Amino acid sequence: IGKAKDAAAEVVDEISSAVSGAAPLIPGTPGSGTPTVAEPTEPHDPLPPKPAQHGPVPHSPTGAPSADDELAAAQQGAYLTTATGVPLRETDHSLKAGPRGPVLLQDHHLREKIMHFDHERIPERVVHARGAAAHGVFRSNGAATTLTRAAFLADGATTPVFTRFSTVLGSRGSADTVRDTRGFAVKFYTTEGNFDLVGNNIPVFFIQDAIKFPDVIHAGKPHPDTEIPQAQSAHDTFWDFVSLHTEGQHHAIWNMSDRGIPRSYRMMEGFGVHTFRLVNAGGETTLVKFHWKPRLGVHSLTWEEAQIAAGVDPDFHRRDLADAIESGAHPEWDLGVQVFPDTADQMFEGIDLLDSTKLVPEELAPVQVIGTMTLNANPGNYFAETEQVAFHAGHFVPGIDATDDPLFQGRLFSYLDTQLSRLGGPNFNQIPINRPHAPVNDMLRDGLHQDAVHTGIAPYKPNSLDGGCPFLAGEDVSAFIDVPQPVEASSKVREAPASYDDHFSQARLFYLSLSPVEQAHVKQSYAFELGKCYEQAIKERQLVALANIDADLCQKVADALGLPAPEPTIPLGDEVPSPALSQIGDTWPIDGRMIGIVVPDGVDDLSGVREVRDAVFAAKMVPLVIASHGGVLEDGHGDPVAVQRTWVTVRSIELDAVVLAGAPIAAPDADPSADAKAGAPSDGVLDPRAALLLSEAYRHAKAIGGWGDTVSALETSGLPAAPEGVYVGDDAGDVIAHLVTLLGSHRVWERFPA
Ligand code: HDD
Repeated sequence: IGKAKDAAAEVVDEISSAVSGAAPLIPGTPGSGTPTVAEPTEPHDPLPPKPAQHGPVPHSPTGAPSADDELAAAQQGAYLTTATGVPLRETDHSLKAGPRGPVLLQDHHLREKIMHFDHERIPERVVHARGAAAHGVFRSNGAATTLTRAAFLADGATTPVFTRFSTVLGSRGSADTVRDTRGFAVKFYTTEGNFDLVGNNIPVFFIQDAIKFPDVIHAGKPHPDTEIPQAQSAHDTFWDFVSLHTEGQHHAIWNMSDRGIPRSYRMMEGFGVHTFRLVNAGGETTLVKFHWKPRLGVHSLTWEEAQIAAGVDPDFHRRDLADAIESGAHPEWDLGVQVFPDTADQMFEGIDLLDSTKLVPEELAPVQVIGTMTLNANPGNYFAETEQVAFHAGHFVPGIDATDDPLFQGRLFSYLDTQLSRLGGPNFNQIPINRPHAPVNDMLRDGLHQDAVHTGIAPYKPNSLDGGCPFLAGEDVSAFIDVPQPVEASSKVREAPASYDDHFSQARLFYLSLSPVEQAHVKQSYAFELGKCYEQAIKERQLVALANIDADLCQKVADALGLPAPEPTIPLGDEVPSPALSQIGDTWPIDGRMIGIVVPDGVDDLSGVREVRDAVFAAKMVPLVIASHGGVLEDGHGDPVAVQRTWVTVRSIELDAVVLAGAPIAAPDADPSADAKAGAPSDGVLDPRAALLLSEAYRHAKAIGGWGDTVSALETSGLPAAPEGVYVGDDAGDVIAHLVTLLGSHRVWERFPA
């Protein structure tokens, strides 16, 4: 290897100089027709896998040798081989009868390569197809030990997790920032088996009974004739369904609020939605709802930002998550529970705990923190982990059980079932990302994609031939016990209880709990979505639903649609607002925020830029230096300043704040007269790309700062004089201090007309 390394190093040098243009390209192989760059032909040490990117340690269900090491080394060994390990010396040309002759059927390498490629895709998830995931750890604080005997919730227990975030409606390649519900699914690899908490970023659901799931999804997905629109609810079939099936109105208004367009997966709440039953060591039960609270606060994009991002950076959320984790800004969420007594009627303060279209306001049942999740490693391979992870709402561990919520009961069937077509058979729990960390001794056998080499001859119970193994867990082992919950004696019926009839009071509660700015966004969203519908009857019917939520909301949307506002069909209630449902009014940590530092041509002293960049780092944020060209900026006084974005690659939507470094930003064709360097733009014309950046940042209520001659750029950018949240300071440190304060509130809310 040592010798080979030297040889390889020489080749690498050769390539570098060829690529840099110092040496001409060497001619290609005879007959290939095209010149090629020399490739290393000798092995050298493969790149080691990044230690932080290892998945959870997989455990073989049978105790058969684990393939971990080989899996980690895949594609990193010295020589290219076939799938069966035969070394290859050529992979660029098929085996032909002469250089220009026909390809021979005998070419086993060609056939294997193409065959495998042809089958690389698996069916995407029927919902939540678009997603991003990360590894992490969950640390319990022990607060739930009185409620549940689940080992991973014992005091101080730490449990590996894999968390996948997703949109619901779009296909696997759709944009991240569309208006939609976001999935928030966490797999806990506990010592007692896997527990999956398969939730969303919205605490309620569209339907009360799982039998309606195909209906709501068919309505939300693109139209069957044209397959339009992708990843949108702004179309006739969706609003047709929710205006007819009004139990969906509560979830729909959450979608129309800023919750439907999160700023980042790191800044979303997560909800288990259903009520779960916890069982403690003494067999006592409690009802709970699970909540994930992001340490960074709950923040959203503006609708225009979301729309621009869908084109400029469709990977906006997945990039944000991966970059944050890669840079060490590990996102964290507290896991909390709202706790309710397990009464016979399973109601709390008049709210049916088995109705997934209802939430329980935090003011009535506070969220009590029981642990914290930190996401600290990106997947090493998207397909193997993020795509193949199989969540199942019925993956429980001892101490956590289902309730009779009919939405949940249907999920218990669907999640197992869907993996059969998605992952190709019943053995999907043997895929490394799905393998439990607890020992597996099941009696499930054979089937497609069976990786285990089971030993023993008696995969049945009872048996005497395998010594009776495996045994059933006794008293001393914390086995899963189905809670002997009494059921209501009744007749078999296809109907909902009367408590499911109220479809509007909580939609109204949500709307009334929002600040005026957030309410304005809700009105604009309905105006947009219904404005995209063609059928007049659907718009009119949805306006009636809005009238049943709030008169002003209905009136404003009707005005936007050019339709009369209808009267409500039910009396509106005196709902007490729940301040916890609003996203603004507090301050939050600013870790991982993106700060654009605009350095115009003509800045001959970069000390302020260096100071801002370092201050941004020190505040745990990410500085992006923006200049007219890539590479580095130099002033001869200190280290070169690396440029991360140019006017060609930057767009305001990836920035949380913009800082202008002390000089005018003149238009590219402006007269380069002496006074351009001296201070004012030579002809008062701002570079249009800078003007766009500033006007978007301003319109999206982002903090803007600058020092020195920045003021002239701001003056010529068309921003109003002395606008809110635009700070021009004496020096760089002063500016950053102000921006940090402004960013704590996420946006300069005063800029939005209420
Ligand atoms: Fe579901 C995936 C969340 C109701 C059927 N669901 C899926 C995912 C999330 C949720 C986050 C993606 C998991 C991943 O990242 O792989 N689903 C929910 C929530 C619901 C809900 C919070 C209600 C409170 N789901 C629901 C119902 C049904 C399904 C009522 C069917 C009756 N869901 C599925 C599914 C999916 C799925 C078809 C598609 C891919 C998968 O399961 O593995 O089985």
